[in-house]
Amino acid sequence: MSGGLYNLHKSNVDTTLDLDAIKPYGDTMNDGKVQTSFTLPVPNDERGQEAAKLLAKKMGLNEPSVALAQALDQNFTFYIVYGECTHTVNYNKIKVATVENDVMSMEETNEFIKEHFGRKLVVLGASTGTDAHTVGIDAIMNRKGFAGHYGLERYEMIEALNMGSQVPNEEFIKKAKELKADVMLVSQTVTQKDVHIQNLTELIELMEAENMRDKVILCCGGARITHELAKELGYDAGFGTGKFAEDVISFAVTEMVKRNMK
Ligand code: B12
Repeated sequence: MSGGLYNLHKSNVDTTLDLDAIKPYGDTMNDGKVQTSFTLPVPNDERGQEAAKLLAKKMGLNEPSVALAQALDQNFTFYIVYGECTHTVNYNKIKVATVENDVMSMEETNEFIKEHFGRKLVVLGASTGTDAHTVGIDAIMNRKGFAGHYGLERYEMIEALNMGSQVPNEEFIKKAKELKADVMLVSQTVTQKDVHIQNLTELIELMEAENMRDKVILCCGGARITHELAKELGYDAGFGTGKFAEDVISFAVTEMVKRNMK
């Protein structure tokens, strides 16, 4: 019985799926169903709801319906609007720059370091500039790690130091020199007014001025950081949501070997 249901569903998926023109999936293929949420600076009444629907139509949603309208204040209302997305994207044509090396486990990484370097590697991490968010860099560095992925402090062959948040680039560089860091990890969460770009660029400029840029592996990460952006800014790699200690350290040690760094 359940096999029959599965086949019915599968055939439905297989016959109508078009990877050249994908749409959101609600409960049937290509129905385009999405929900979006936003706040308008208007009171919570019928006129405001109509404004929310008109805006959703302009966003490309057919038959929008307001599922929630909630007053935040007298003149501000939060809306959740459902509708059918009219747009499609060509999935087959999408190319994304990603970090491409194999990801090793903690044990494999320790063995790799023993074999290729015969010493512990020093990894320095910080959330730099004015950024006060620590959870991202903690996820990568702290012993207990994040979501079942151990952080670098737990790795036998790594000396990890997490400097925390709001670390000025100058201090980060000073500490890296003092510890002779092999790998430097920067976390950036706030992207308002492109503050992350300014801050990440400043770090590169300072490191170049100190003639140390090519002596370390330099990676950045955060929810809005992509590998493509990181490369553009002069970093060796960038890591976003869903990436963990093993992703960045596998990249770093592999890259050190490729560059013959000892
Ligand atoms: C917790 C939080 C705070 C806490 C931070 C506490 C702390 N000790 O970190 C507090 C309350 C202090 C805070 C303050 C602010 N916050 Co805040 N905050 C958040 C929140 C709710 C969660 C962030 C988080 O911890 N995520 C969990 C971690 C694990 O995820 P992650 O950082 O993405 O990390 C993962 C990856 O990205 C990656 N990664 C991250 N860094 C690195 C680094 C490397 C090297 C590598 C390899 C990987 C990596 O690995 C991690 C695991 O997969 C988000 C909203 C949200 N739900 O995301 C807003 C959010 C990030 N905050 C935001 C804002 C605006 C602020 C404030 C400016 C608000 C204000 N006006 O005062 C201030 C910032 C002050 C400052 N000077 O920085 C905005 C940022 C918007 C933007 N694009 O710029 C968000 C998105 C909220 C929003 N929707 O508006 N915030």
